[in-house]
Amino acid sequence: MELYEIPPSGNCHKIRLLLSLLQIPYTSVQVDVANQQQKSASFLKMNPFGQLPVLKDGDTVVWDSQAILVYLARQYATPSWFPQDAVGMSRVMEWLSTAANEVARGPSSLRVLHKFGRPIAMEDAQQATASVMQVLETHFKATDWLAAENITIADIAVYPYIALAPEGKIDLTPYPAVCRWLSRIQALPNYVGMPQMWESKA
Ligand SMILES: N[C@@H](CCC(=O)N[C@@H](CS)C(=O)NCC(=O)O)C(=O)O
Repeated sequence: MELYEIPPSGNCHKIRLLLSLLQIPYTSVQVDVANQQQKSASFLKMNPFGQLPVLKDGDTVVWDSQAILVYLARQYATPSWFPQDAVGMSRVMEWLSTAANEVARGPSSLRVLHKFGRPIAMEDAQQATASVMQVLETHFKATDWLAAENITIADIAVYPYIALAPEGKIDLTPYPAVCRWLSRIQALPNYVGMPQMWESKA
């Protein structure tokens, strides 16, 4: 199995994290984004959007971090990671969509501005961040995990850009229930992190 990725990407981290938690061996293929390798003809055959991550498992190629989490969970994990009943599956999908929408437009976007200095839609990013952080805080005051009684791929999809929020100059202090959830993930066996991720000071 090959993961096409770049180190600073939270979307790529989602896949590294799930592969590690599931103890699935893989080869990391570092893509040369400085030279736009992700837009080359051969890469566009794998992902027509020319983005990372991409997973290649034998003859199967999957692009988009949420789709890759679904693939890995269905192919290699117990059903607890991605329930198969209608309600359980839709609960996970709610948060996979949140990862691709509010989290991407909010905390991920603010990190693009403050870490990489690229322009963003500032007002939208601030509004999306305030909204998603409040929703998460309310959620985690009541329950430990996002979509079920146990960890699922929903938690993995939302985790990186919340843990990386301080790089986007988002203070996580007002969100103690969210911080407890970050700590729960960081305490899992075979957890792997990324530089600059939030860490408990306790
Ligand atoms: N929805 C996609 C977004 C992927 C994405 O934005 N990837 C970034 C890295 S985090 C990328 O490939 N950037 C380089 C480019 O767009 O050319 C996913 O979740 O995988």
